[in-house]
Amino acid sequence: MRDAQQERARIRDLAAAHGLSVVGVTSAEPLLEDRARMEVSFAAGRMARMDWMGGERAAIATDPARLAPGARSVLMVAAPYVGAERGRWDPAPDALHRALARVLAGSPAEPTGRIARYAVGSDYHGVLRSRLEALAGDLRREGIAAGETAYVDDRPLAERALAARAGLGWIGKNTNLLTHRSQGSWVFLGAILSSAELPTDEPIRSSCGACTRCLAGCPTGALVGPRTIDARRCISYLTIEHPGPFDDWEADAIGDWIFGCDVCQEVCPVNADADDGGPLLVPLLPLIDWLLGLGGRAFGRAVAETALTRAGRHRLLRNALVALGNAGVPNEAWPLVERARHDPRAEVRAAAQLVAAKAASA
Ligand code: B12
Ligand code: SF4
Ligand code: SF4
Repeated sequence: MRDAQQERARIRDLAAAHGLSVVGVTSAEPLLEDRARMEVSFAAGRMARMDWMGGERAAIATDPARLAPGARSVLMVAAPYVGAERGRWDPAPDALHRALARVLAGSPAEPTGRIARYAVGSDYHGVLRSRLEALAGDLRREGIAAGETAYVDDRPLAERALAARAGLGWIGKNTNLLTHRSQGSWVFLGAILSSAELPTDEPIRSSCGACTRCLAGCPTGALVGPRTIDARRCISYLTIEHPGPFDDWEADAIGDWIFGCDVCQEVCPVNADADDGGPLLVPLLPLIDWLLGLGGRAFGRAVAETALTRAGRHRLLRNALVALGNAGVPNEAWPLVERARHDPRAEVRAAAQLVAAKAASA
């Protein structure tokens, strides 16, 4: 029989063997305050058109036993996604460079669009989940109960709130979980549920203090208060989740971001020491040319290993056209805009119209 100290050390060793060094455990007790906050946020419209965030989601996400009956503990991990640390758990940290190799080598190199850091490697949903499921297998072999399903972003589980309660970090005013490690908030979160009463970790006491850099730095005012986001204004939501055409405000808002947004983490002092290669800069004209020539399925195959699958060809093309309009369309790019006006997807045609209208009114 192992004591709590030994069990905690064993869990950490096994996680480290999978390249996961930021680990904590919390109980599966419901998170009643977070449930209420999530319900208020959805009811107030702050989850935009993410209808999947409504209904029973908050009740389920904040009560792990509703996902896995009998769950008594939650093992949370934070997996860094910037710098060399990503390679410890991601077998293809350059997956996006490889998928876009043709576009990245294309000409002209300017203007560029930005892709958020988290999307540069493998699609973390599958890769990190597989890592965690392999870890769960190791835990079971050691006699430590661990569910077969791991949770990484794509199931209803309040990952940030659980990670904070498991002592991995604190929830910053930008709503992200900030760790004390050099990777700061540049981490994915993942979970394994256990039917055992594992030794739990204490939440850490840190907070953002008087800092408000993210609230001031968000280019669209999406952080409407400390720890409160209005996704309708968030570039990450607009470029990845928002369906259909953009209105004028949304088109201006995305600036040069074409997938995700990192600004509220870039300005965060907690991230100052991270090994951070920055967002991926993608030349827009070669990207638009490539996307116009592809069908949705061919795009899906080309980026299958990456998180870009979430946006699909139509949203990425919409975003790239709008970013081109925001940068100012060079003369040689008008034939691309003209082709986009005849694209089969309505949001792409609408983006081309917006670009033309913006240029005409400039
Ligand atoms: C929906 C969603 C989004 C939405 C909404 C974001 C949001 N802040 O809620 C959009 C599309 C905008 C989004 C964007 C991003 N996302 Co996202 N997203 C999710 C998802 C699927 C659900 C989050 C959710 O439930 N939101 C609803 C809010 C209300 O609940 P909550 O976030 O759980 O909890 C909040 C409240 O409890 C509140 N809170 C806590 N205590 C207190 C106290 C007070 C007084 C108050 C007022 C509030 C408060 O703060 C918490 C944090 O927001 C999670 C995965 C998951 N299953 O949890 C990933 C997740 C949160 N996203 C993630 C990432 C990486 C991002 C982006 C960085 C991607 C990018 N670069 O573009 C951006 C960051 C934008 C931002 N500032 O949040 C990571 C975050 C990792 C981390 N370090 O925190 C997660 C955990 C995915 C993962 N498994 O790694 N995302
Ligand atoms: S991801 Fe970008 S738009 Fe969204 S809250 Fe952060 S800085 Fe604002
Ligand atoms: S920028 Fe400042 S206020 Fe915002 S999350 Fe980072 S430390 Fe907290």
